[in-house]
Amino acid sequence: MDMKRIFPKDFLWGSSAAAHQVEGNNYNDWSVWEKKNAAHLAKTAQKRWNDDLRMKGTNIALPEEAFDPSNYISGDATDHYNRFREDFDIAKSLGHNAHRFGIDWARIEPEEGKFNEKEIAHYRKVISALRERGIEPMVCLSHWTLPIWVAETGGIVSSKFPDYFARYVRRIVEEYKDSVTLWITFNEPTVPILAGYIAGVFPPQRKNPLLSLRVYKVLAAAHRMAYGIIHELSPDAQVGFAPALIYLEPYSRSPLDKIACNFADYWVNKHFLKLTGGTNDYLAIQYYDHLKIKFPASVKSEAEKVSDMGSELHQEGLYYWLMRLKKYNLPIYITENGIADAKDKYRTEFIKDAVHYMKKALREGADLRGYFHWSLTDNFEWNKGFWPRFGLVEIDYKTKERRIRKSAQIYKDIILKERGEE
Ligand code: IFM
Repeated sequence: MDMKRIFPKDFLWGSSAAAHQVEGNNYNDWSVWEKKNAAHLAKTAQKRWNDDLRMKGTNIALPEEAFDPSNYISGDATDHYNRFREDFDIAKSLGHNAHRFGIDWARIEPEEGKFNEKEIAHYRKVISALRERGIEPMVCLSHWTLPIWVAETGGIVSSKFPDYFARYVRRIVEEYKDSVTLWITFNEPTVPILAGYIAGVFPPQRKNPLLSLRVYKVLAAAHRMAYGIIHELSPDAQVGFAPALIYLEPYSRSPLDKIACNFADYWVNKHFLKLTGGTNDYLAIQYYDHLKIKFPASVKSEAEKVSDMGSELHQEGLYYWLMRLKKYNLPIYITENGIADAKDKYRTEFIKDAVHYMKKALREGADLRGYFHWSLTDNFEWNKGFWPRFGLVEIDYKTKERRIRKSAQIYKDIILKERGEE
């Protein structure tokens, strides 16, 4: 036995992506919203950026592209829809044995109850392409975007939503259950809740705390239904949701800072897990941010090293989350962890730190089964558009050329070493 091996032999090493952010030519509530709001997003870029940075406490300039309306339209994105084989060849060449991707519900069910067979066949090809390359697929069923008809009937606030979602999930699982074991119901459910219904910066841009409470319940009900359906059709499936977990700390020892911190921690990190208790086969971690809460709600950080989006480099948070979730006695996957870093200045250090803290947690008994770096390629970062560069692989958006970043090679070296294949 290799005494030095810390990662389990079948550990999943890979990357993550989402349909709307890479495929191109998606038609859903977001693509409509982008077209309507691109000019406004460009015009208000500086103000929105200042608000973001005020939260993060850093002081970095916004790049030129942020003032260009075309930055905010996902358009043909990275053209992954047509180039998925090329992208998976790259993932394979980088030593990945897993990939988490998303299905765009709007492609599958563009009209209520009418399923598009061509798109169902498309995602079958995507899954086969992964399997043919020895890459385990992890499928995310919903990553924020909705078919237009779902959005028009009230979207994630509607009491009809769980039934609509359940019908789509049933069809998908019937189709792909023979080649998929790992399922994510919802990606970061708190983000559309908080950004869509509290901050009002994501569609449908409603600032209504009462509605946001309702959305938690609706999405949790939809998750529970999906869990039941997936297990009915595929008893060995592994089902969970993928939360954005923030490492929150009080700014000072003041009781007010502590109360504010506990309040934020509850709504950001705990509530959805509580609502879905008993219907998760694994727990997921999507980790990007470490924030200090100063009452009433402002957030400060004094970090020196920050990403292009002002996020502090703080991979110790992975360890924090792995240890915090250990008590649930469920397998854990890190389904997203990444950095906006156009110059690839910090990504290597970021990945090495991730590995360091994963090892530490594994040694201390965390049942960690996989790490999916966000993201395989650069992609469309929602209301920030194309300028944030999260890819292990750089995209030239004019030519769609893929260029492997240095950090991706180092990630590969790490994977091979940890697998004992170097
Ligand atoms: O790009 C997003 C992704 O869609 C959800 N998690 C965070 C990523 C980086 O901001």
